Amino acid sequence: MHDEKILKILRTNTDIHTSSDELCKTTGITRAAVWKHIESLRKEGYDIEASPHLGYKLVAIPDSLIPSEIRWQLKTKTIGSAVISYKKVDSTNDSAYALAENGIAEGTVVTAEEQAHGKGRHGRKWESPPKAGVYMSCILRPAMAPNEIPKITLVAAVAVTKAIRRFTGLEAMIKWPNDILINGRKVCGILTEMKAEQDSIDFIILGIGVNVNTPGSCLPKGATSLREELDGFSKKDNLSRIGVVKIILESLEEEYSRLRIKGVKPIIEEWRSMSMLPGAKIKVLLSNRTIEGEVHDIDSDGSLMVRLDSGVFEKVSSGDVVMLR
Ligand code: BT5
Repeated sequence: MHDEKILKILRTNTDIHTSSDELCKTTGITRAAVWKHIESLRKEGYDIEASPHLGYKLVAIPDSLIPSEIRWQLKTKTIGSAVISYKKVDSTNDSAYALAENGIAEGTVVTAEEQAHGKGRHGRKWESPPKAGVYMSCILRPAMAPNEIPKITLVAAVAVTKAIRRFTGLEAMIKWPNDILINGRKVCGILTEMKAEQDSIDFIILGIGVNVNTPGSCLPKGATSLREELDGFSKKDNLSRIGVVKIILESLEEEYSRLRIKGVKPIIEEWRSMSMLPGAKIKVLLSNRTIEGEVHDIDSDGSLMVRLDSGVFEKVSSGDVVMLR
């Protein structure tokens, strides 16, 4: 708690030193105790300058996904109202699921620096090298029927695409249902899982993986990272992963409340404008067969409408899309 208090004072005075006396007065602890807290902050990676006469000055914050850094000036009410950060977990979706089963509040976010068994859909793997990407899961408790879950995937895809565009200026695009691509390469994947009764959702775990500073050599073929795509961005400098997390949480809150207030229609309109698919020739790999055709549209429940080569329309609610040209 004192760490946070001290940090707050230093953060609001980054252009000047704050004297030990001032820190003692505001926190109500001794000089020696202040020094101990400064040391513990330094261990977390904060660069704090100490001058015997002037006091302390915050020079740089670490790019670790520390809850207090994520929550600092975060402009949301619900999403990110609590943040739990781990160094390494099997999967943030699994950690969040366990917390949600114990009743943790909507909006709680779980992040990790690294995942040992990051999950994609259908038992696939999500490469999650340490400190390179953002791996996070958000607990949602929407008043919805279980068959409405694709709406949440749409909300997430729109929110994250907007966030990536705002953060980098790059033209991120959505590939149905859950991929975000830049220049045709996958930079983000979304995994939506849920626990539900027959006609109501208990909770949803919205898992989001973004390759932020991940070198191409750590990624599978066809994948990329924000840093790789930012032309002219020095390869020595990393993008702020905390910045990426914050902008995604803020965007997610905007779109999630828009869904609640205005329904799915405006989300779908925006989804269309950011989607790579309308009119595209595609192949869809379904669980037991493959279909080929042209993308017609997206339905109000989030399904993909495909016009088959035979002229018949088919509605697809889950599958993998391969672009044919
Ligand atoms: C996804 O699955 O794209 C969903 C990925 C969700 C990851 C997040 S990270 C936080 C949370 N915790 C988790 O355990 N998961 C979520 P899918 O559409 O099935 O795509 C998986 C495929 O993408 C793999 O089979 C690879 O071909 C490719 N892939 C694996 N790692 C990748 C990466 N880091 N970047 C881009 N593509 C990757």
